[in-house]
Amino acid sequence: MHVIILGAPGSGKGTQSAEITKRFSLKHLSTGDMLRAEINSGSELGLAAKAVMDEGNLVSDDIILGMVAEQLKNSEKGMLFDGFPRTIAQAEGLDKLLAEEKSEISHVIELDIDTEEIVERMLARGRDDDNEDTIRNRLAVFNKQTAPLIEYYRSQNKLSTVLGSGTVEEIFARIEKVLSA
Ligand code: B4P
Repeated sequence: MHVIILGAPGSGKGTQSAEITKRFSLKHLSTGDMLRAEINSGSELGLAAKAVMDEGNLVSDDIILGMVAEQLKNSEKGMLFDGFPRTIAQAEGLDKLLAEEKSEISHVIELDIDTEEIVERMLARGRDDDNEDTIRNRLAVFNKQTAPLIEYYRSQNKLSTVLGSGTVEEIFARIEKVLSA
């Protein structure tokens, strides 16, 4: 089983991923975490990615797909893709990578949550890219570049929309119901 968790920045993808991977024994692949690891290592890629992320923009599809392909090579487990894909080009690239393994995405969980609740959550988190201007840009980028994925996966009958507000436990119970069905 390969699962994607899709949602606006700060919608709780990373938070729910921790619960989902435990319950369903999936391998967690977070492109955000991978990019932050590159930044912390001081690599050239990390340096370039930091400038893009601090503005709230998306890192290039080629870089992201290259990082993901590398991870898929070494994995025999079902995957939970967190924060990836974020563009139609990334979704098509992922479909191709999985097809090479005679595999495909089984479920896409969309976390649906009100914009103002998102802004509040991210300001409280206070990561380097969590200031109000960057957050507003990340939301605009999401609406323009990532939201079209909702239709992409709905047309493949893979999309389930889950209410993303409430406690972490309440939201996870909704996701668990979908993935156990
Ligand atoms: P990501 O690391 O993917 O992070 P995110 O979208 O900001 O957050 P997430 O939805 O995981 O929210 P979280 O659980 O942390 O992206 C960061 C940046 O990396 C992007 O802007 C982009 O530049 C770059 N990037 C990453 N992937 C990319 C890709 N594929 N292509 C191009 N660029 C890419 O939750 C947020 C906060 O809310 C936390 O503080 C959490 O504790 C809190 N919270 C969670 N659930 C809650 C709840 N139920 N109630 C109250 N608070 C809650």
